[in-house]
Amino acid sequence: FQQNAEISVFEVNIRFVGGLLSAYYLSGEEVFRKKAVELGEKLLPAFNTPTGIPWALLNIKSGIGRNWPWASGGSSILAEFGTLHLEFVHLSHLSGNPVFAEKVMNIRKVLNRLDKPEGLYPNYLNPSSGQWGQHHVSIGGLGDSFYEYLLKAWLMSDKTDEDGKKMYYDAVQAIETHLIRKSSGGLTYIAEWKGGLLEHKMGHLTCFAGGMFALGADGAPSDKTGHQIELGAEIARTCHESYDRTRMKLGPEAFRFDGGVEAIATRQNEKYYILRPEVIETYMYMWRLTHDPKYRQWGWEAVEALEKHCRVDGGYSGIRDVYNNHESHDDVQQSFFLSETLKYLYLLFSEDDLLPFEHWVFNTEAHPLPVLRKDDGNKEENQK
Ligand code: DMJ
Repeated sequence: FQQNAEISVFEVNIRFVGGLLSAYYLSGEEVFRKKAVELGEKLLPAFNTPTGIPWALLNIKSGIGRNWPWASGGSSILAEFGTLHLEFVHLSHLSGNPVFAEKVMNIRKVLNRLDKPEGLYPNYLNPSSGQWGQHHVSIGGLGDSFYEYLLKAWLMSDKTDEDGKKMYYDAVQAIETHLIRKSSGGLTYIAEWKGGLLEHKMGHLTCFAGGMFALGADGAPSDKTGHQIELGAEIARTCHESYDRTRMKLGPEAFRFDGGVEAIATRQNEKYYILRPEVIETYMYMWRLTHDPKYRQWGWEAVEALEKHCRVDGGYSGIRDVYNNHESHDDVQQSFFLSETLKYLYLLFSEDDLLPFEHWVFNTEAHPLPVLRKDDGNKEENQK
């Protein structure tokens, strides 16, 4: 933690803080609690901006932060500063220090004060001016886990975080109105929005939203519960099609619904698969919430494809073109393959009482965190 190195605040939070917190809750070993809090403290200087919206990058020795040079006018990224909430609430809970929770509650406050175009959240927010950057909206890359954490913050609070709940369902309403479309072949997809214009493209990352909609069905306004499950099922079907329409039965990084194609990647630089979990994640949620056997079948198809095309001597590798007859391996096993892809597959074929949803939420890297009960302090209850 003393290295003179620049790190991504988001990645360190979801992978390392989240991983340490889970390790603590699952093992009860004090060392994990201590290291999670120490690492959380190292991230705090990232919040030293005029608005308290954190920098994307931080030198953990000097505490100097900055943003990605490519991000619209010096902006911070919605999916990065919006994906700290679950871990930071737990850090306050475990350390007794309110500072972590205060930092993420302030992010909410800044967002709530801002006007949102058509009720949508742009991917870019300038931490100095507190104004939106480019009006690009995505439920995939740059936006995705912000929405996920609104819902999960409410679930993790034992359904007491009314603010998180309202922000989530309001956002879903705007997404449904402005981003969700049906192709002529009957596939429901989530498009990207650029200043009011739709790009009819869906990223592999966006496929997590099927599971999110289904997980959120319970708390949706009463006339919308069935509809949210149905929406989750439709997104799952579309994402399964994106796998099924490839040679290797593994999905591309992004697929399009224009120029006469549906659920197919048309650009060479969108045809790769890097062992991402989102489609399997959605199968797992849909299975737990509906018990429709097709989700296990689809999961098994993915297992077979992974074994056939990604298995290599040293582990598993990404693939450069899923439409090709022959595998060209990229020689990388991303860490989310173990923490998410394989974990969600394991859960898909396990009983529902393994890490049950009433007691656990998964952070965006699939590290389980316990629901914090209203009556608090009741660790036995939290760790069931
Ligand atoms: C993971 O790091 C997380 O799921 C994140 O929210 C999005 N992308 C990767 C996996 O694809």
